[in-house]
Amino acid sequence: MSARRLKVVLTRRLPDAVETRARELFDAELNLTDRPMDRAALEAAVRRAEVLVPTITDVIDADLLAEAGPQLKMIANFGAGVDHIDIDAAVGRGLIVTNTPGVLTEDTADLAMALILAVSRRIVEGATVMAEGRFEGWTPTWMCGRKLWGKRLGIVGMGRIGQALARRARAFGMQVHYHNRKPVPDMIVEELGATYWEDLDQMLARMDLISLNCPATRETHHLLSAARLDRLQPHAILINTARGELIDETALAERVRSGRIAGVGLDVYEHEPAVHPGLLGQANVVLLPHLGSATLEARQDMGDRVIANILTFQNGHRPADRVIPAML
Ligand code: 8YV
Repeated sequence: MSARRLKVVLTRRLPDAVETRARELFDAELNLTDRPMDRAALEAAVRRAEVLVPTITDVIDADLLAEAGPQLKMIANFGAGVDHIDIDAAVGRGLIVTNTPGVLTEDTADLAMALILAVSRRIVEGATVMAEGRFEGWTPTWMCGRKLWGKRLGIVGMGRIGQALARRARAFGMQVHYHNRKPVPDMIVEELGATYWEDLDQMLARMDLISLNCPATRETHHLLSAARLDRLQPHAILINTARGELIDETALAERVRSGRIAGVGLDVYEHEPAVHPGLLGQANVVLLPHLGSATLEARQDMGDRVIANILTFQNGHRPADRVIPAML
C-alpha cells in the first residue's frame, strides 16, 4: 500500500464497519448527518476528493463533474445502478467509475418475489385488516387473490437479478418468460426453462405477471409507456424493483385509478422519493421504500466492494467493477 492516503469522501452514512475500514485505509471523510449532500456540498466534495463514494441519492451529472478539480480520479459508487452518474462525462474526464454488482442480487430478487406474493395474495390488505382489528372470521369468498403456480412471469432484463428471480419463480411453479437485449446462454435457459421474447410488446400481452429487472438508461426510459401498459392483460400484475424511470408513472396511476391494471408492486419511483399520489391508498398497489438491497449483509458487502475497488485502484490496477459506457 502506498504511504500517502487517498482522500476519499463518502456522501452518505455507510454501515459502521465500512466507515471504520475506510478510515483505517484512507484519508476518509464521513457524512455523519446521514442527510444527502446538497449541490453546494457535492461541488465542494468533487473539488477536494480524490475518490468520491456516492449513492443513488447523489446526482453526479456533467455540470457537477465540470466543477471537479484535477485531483478527482475515481467515483466508487455504493450501489449497482449507476443511472444517477453521467458515465460518459465521467469517463470523458478520465475518471474511473465503479459500482457494486453481484452482492445485492439475491436480496433484490427476494424483494421482487416478496412483492409478487404480496400483490397476488393480498398480503398487505390482509395484514391491514388484522392491524385494524377488522377480522370477523373466515369466509369462503373473502380476500381471494390469485394463484402463482402455473402462471406466466415475464422478466424484463435477464441479468443477474432477473435470473435470480427466475430461479425463485421456478420454485413457485411459474413459467418463466423473458425479454432481454439478447438471449441468455443456452445453459441458463435450460436451467430456468425460460422462453425468450425478442419483441417486448408481444411478451407483455401474454403474461400474468411482469417484473422489471433492467437498468435505467436512455433506451429504457419509460420502457413501460402508456401504450405498453395498455398491452397488459386485464388480470396482469406489474412489479418493479429496478428503477422508477422504467415506467411512465403518471400513465400507470391513471390505469390503476380506472381499474385497467389488476395489481402493482413497486419498490422504486420515477421521481423518488416522491410517489405519484394516484398510486397511494390503493388496495391493489403495494409500495415499498426502495428496500431492494436493504439487508445488513448486502449493505456490508456493498461497502466491502467499494473499499476493494478503491484499494485496487490505489494499487495501480483496474478495479473489476469498472463501469464503462459500452456496458450501459
Ligand atoms: C442501492 C440500488 O441501495 O444498488 C442499486 O442499484 O438500487 C439500491 O438497492 C442504492 O443504489 C444505493 O446507492
